[in-house]
Amino acid sequence: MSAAGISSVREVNFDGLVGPTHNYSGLAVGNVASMSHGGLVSNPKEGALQGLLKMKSLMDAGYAQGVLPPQQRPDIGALRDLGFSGSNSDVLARAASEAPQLLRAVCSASSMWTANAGTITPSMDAPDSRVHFTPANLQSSFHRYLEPQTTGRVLQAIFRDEQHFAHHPVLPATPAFSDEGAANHTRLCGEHGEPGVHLFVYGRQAFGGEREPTRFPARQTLEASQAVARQHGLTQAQTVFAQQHPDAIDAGVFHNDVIAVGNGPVLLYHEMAFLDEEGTLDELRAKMASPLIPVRVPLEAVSMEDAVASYLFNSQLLSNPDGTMTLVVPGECQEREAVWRTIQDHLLAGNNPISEVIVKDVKQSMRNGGGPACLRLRVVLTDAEREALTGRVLLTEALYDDLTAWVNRHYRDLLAPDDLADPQLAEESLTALDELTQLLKVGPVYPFQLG
Ligand code: SUG
Repeated sequence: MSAAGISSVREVNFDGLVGPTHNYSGLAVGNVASMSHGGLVSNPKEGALQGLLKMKSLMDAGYAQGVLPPQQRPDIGALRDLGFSGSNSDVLARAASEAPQLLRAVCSASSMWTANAGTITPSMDAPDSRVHFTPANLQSSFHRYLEPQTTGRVLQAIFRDEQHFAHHPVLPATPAFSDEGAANHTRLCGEHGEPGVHLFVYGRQAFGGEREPTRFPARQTLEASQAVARQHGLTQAQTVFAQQHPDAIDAGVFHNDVIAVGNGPVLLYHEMAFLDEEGTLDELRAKMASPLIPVRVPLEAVSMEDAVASYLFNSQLLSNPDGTMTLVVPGECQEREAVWRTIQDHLLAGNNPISEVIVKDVKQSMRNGGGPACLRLRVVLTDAEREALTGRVLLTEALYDDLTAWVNRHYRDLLAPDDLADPQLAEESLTALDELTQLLKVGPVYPFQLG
């Protein structure tokens, strides 16, 4: 590819908008923040505005920023599928009294964590030179299993142009093909427009395999990662499959992006990220066209508890035009002394491209175990592909203003667990999302069931 071709390629971060039912239900087993904050009162308005502010400040700093809509919640259709009947109010009331855990699940705003929306392969790595998408089945938990259908519709609505974009079916939603999307997938390359090597990190093997976590579930299987790579036409020379360290999963690292982040040639990771650290790095080095720049954080610098509580590795690592990189970390990193010291002494002062740290407050999401990197889906696009997008989904000043006003118009600033059965909340969400589809011009992506 020509130099001009490479430089026209940019990574676009598509952040998920925090939905109007954002709440703390303690639904995610193995996710320490979710498990410890279940039952707290949330502030959906603050959550959505925190997310929008993160997007805006990255846009202002010159990064390409996109936005993905939230999903319709409560998912009353899912409750009907489970046998609850009557009017919407009846369905909600019966679920609240007979199966409160199901009501909580169908109210989750978990689609905000778009790093789990799917896996993306950019066109420069695909045999047909198109961008490839596979929505993640998220079958590990009921509340997230409700996402993939609408996620697929949203991705197909935005990346509609068949000349540039190819969409694959969600993998079978069964434990053998348990798939959590881009959170367990990292593309390493020179510049974004150069060919990449795809690092797929899995927690267990469905067929065979020796070590597995014992305390918390492994959410990604090797078989799922291999299937996605096959769908996208990736060859052996382009892929590395590495097992996540089972002890890390047992310490609360439910996705690889809680313990490692890569960008361009840089792989920032904790010593406990991979079961076979040296083997993984060796294979990456052997397959990458550009030299790998590993940035290793040892256990003695950052304990597992600090890594999980601070979400240091759930940072966004962004490329700057001068070749340096900016690390976008959650505010929690400042609260842990060892983590903050590591950022200053080891990352910023170290011999690597990371030259700046930006701190972002995404506390509403963090209390459910979602940091800056969870909130975004990375899509590497050429100019032509960016121009082929459908809808008003690339952030501009005007779109930011519209979305902020929309949040202020529709969102509550307090949501307690008992509020989830309120039929008025369902109405409010529906009205908000109906307006949002018009604002984003993405067409009819929701099932919109009303009783
Ligand atoms: O799947 N939390 C999400 C957080 C996902 C974070 N994503 C990445 N690491 N990429 C999860 O565990 C909590 C919902 C609740 O408890 O209310 C939740 O689903």
